[in-house]
Amino acid sequence: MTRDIADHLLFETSTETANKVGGIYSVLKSKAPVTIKQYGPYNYHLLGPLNRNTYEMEVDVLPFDDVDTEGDIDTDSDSATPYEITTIKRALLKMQERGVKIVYGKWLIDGSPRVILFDIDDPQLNAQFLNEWKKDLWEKCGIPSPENDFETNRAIMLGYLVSWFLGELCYINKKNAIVAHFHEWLAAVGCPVLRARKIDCCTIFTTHATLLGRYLCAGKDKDGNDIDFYNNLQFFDCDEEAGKRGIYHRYCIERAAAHTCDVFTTVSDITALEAEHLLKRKPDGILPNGLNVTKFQAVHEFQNLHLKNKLKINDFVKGHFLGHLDTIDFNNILYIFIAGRYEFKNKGVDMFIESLARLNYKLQCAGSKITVVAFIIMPAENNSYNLQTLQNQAYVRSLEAHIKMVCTNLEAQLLDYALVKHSVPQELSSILSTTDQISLKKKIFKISPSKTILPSITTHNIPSPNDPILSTIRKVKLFNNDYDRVKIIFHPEFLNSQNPILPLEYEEFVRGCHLGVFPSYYEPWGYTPAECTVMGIPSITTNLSGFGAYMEDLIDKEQSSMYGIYVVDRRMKNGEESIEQLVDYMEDFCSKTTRQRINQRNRCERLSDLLDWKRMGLEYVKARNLALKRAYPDVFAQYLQADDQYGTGTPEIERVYKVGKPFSVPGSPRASTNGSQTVLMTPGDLGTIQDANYVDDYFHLSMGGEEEAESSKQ
Ligand code: U2F
Ligand code: UDP
Ligand code: G6P
Repeated sequence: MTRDIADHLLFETSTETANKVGGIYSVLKSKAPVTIKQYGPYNYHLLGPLNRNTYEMEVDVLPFDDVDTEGDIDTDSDSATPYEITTIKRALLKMQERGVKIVYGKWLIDGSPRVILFDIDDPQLNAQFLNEWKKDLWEKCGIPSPENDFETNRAIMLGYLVSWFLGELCYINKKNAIVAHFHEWLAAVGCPVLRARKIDCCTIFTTHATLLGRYLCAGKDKDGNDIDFYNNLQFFDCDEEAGKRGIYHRYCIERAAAHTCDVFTTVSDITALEAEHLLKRKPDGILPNGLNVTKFQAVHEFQNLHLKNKLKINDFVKGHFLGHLDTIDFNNILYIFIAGRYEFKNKGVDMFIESLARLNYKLQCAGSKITVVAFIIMPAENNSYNLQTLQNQAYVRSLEAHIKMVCTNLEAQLLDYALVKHSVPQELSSILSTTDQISLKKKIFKISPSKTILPSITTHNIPSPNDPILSTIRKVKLFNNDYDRVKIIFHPEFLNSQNPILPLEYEEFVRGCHLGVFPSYYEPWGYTPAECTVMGIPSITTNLSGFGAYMEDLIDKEQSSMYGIYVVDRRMKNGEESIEQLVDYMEDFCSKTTRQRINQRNRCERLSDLLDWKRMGLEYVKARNLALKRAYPDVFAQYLQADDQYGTGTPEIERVYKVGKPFSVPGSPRASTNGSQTVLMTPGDLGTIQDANYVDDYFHLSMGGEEEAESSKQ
C-alpha cells in the first residue's frame, strides 16, 4: 500500500512519557520543542503507561470521544478536526470499547506534545489480557516471561497495547505513513509484536543502555573482582550471563527489539559498541542526547547566578561546619560535587572519593589555604536528617535573624550618636543597648558547640552499616578534620527548594558550585556534565561516558581544560593512572585564580550550542528517514528523484527541518574526527546514521592500541 511518507505520523513510546523516572524523561521532555517544530501539533504523539498518581500534574486531558466513529473521514486539513487526529481518536475509541482505560491530552511542557497514556496497571485489563499476551509472545516471538516479574509484565502490557493501537490506526488511517519509535527495552515489546503481526509501519528502537552492560559493570566476577567490562565485551556468553543474573527474559525482549526494528540506535558510540557485542546487532547510528539550551540560557547573567547561588551554599556550609569556621576562608573556598543515581562503581563514586583523599594530601603538603568542599548528591536509603545537621542550621538561622533585628536598632542609635557627638563611635558597646548586648551574648553562647565534635560526613541518618560511600570515606579517612583541606558532605537525597538545610533546586545548586566531577565507568550518555556545561560550570567526565567521548571529539585535547571540559581516560589507562589524572585535573582547577575561573566559565558556557537539540535533533530526523526508506524503498526512491533538486541525495522530508540558527564552528571545538581535516558535520557524523553499517571500525571510537594510532598517521 502507498502511504504518504513525507506527511508521516510519529509515535514515540517510553515508560517515561509524562512520568518522571530517569534520564529518558529528560530526553523526551527537552526534545519536544524541536520535534513539534518539525511535526506540528497533530503528527507527533508520545505513548506510555498511565501513572494514575501523577498524570494530572503532567497532562492537560483532552476528550477523544468527540469524533464520529462511523463513515468517511474528511481528509481536508482545514476541517475542524484534522484527519490525523480523527483517525487516532477512532483507534482509541475502538480500544476503549474493549475495556482499555486511556488518557489522551497535551503534556504540560514546552512544545505541548500530545500524549496517549494506557492504564497498564488496571487489574481488570490484566486479568483479561496479560496471560493471553504472554502466551502469544512466547508462541510468536519465542520470548519467555516468568509468572511474577512485575516489571516484565508491565512491559508486555504496554507493548501489546501500543501494538493494538498502531494496528487499529493502520487500518483506519490509509493515508499517512507511520513511524513508531521505542525507547529502552521496557517500552520495546511493540517492536517484535508489530513485526510478527506485519503491521504497516516502520520502527526505530533506541537503547539508552543495555541491561546486561549495566549489570556486568556494576557486578563482580566469580572470584569477587571487578569485571573488566570493556576488554571482555566480545567474550561474554550473553545468554549465560543474563541467566545467572535472573534477567534472561528481559534480555530476550531487548535483543528481540534490536533485531526486529527497522532502525536500531543507541545514545553514544560506547553504548553502540556494547550493543553490538551484547545484543548482537551493530546499531545503524547514534542518537545523542541534547538539551533545550534556551531553558538554561542566562546569557551574561549566568556569572551573577553563580555568585548568588554560591552565597546560598555558603550559608549551608556555615551551619554545617559550625564550631570549625575559623579553619575555613570563604574567599578561598571551592565547591565541587558529584550527583545522580546511586550506582557506586558505574558513576565512579569509588574513584571520586579516592581522588579526593589524594587531593587532600597534596593540598596539605603544599600548605594550601584553599578549602574544597565536595558534595555527593545521590539518593540512598536514609532515616531523614541527622540531629547535628538540623541543629547547626537552626542555630545559624536564628543568630542571623537576631543580628538583623539588632542591626535595625543599631541604625537609629548610630544616627543619634553621629548627630550628637559629631564623631564615629570607637566601640560597638557605646551604641549597642545593654539589652541587645545581653541577648546577643546569650545567642552566641548558645551556639558555641564543642570543637571536639567533627562536622558530620552525612546530612542524614544512613541505617546501612555497609553503605559503600560511607565505608570508602572511612577507608580513606576523610573525616572533616580542621586540618583537612578537602571536606566531604554526603547528601543522600536529590535536592529541592523545600529542603530545610540546603533549600535550592538542583539547577541552582549546580550554578553555585565551581566544578562537577563525574568519573563514570558505565555511562551511556550522562546528562549531569552536559547540564553543567550549558550553565557555564566546568566538569570532569571520562571517555567511557557518551558525553565525555562526544566532547573529546569536538574539542582539541590541549584546549579542552581551558573550556572547562576535563576528560579522564578510563579506556586506555588502568585504574591507578586514571585516578592520578583525575587528581591532577582537580589540582589544576584548585590552582586557578578567581579571574581564571570566571574566564573558564565563560568559555564553557559558549559550548552550549554543541549540546542543543537544534543540532542533536538532526540525528533523529536521519533515523526516521532511514526507517521510512527501509520500509518503503520504492516510494522513497520516487520521492528522492522528484525532490532532489539540489542533488544532495536528501529528500524534502529531511530538509523541512529548519535549524534555528546556523551552526558556526567556534574557535576550538572542531568538526573533524582526528583534527587533521575540517568538515561541517552534525553530531551523528561521529557515527552517523547509515543505510548499511558495514564498516569494521567502531565509527571513530578508539579502542585499539598502537596499531590504530599508526594507521591514522598514514
Ligand atoms: C540512561 O539513564 P537511565 O534512564 O537508565 O537512568 P535513571 O535512573 O532512569 O535516571 C536518572 C534520573 O532520575 C531522575 C533524575 C534523572 O533524570 O532526574 N530522578 C529524580 O529526579 N528523582 C528521583 O527520586 C529519582 C530519579 C543512561 F544511564 C544515562 O547515561 C543517559 O543519560 C540516560 C538518557 O539517555 O539513559
Ligand atoms: N538530578 C536531579 N536532582 C539532583 C541530582 C541530579 O534532578 O539532585 C538529575 C540531573 O539533572 C540529570 C540526572 O539527574 O538530569 C542524571 O542524569 P544522567 O544522564 O547524568 O545519569 P542517569 O541517572 O540518567 O544515568
Ligand atoms: C561571578 C560573579 C563575580 C564573582 C565570581 C566569583 O563571576 O559575577 O562577581 O567574583 O563569580 O567566582 P568564584 O569562582 O570565585 O566563585
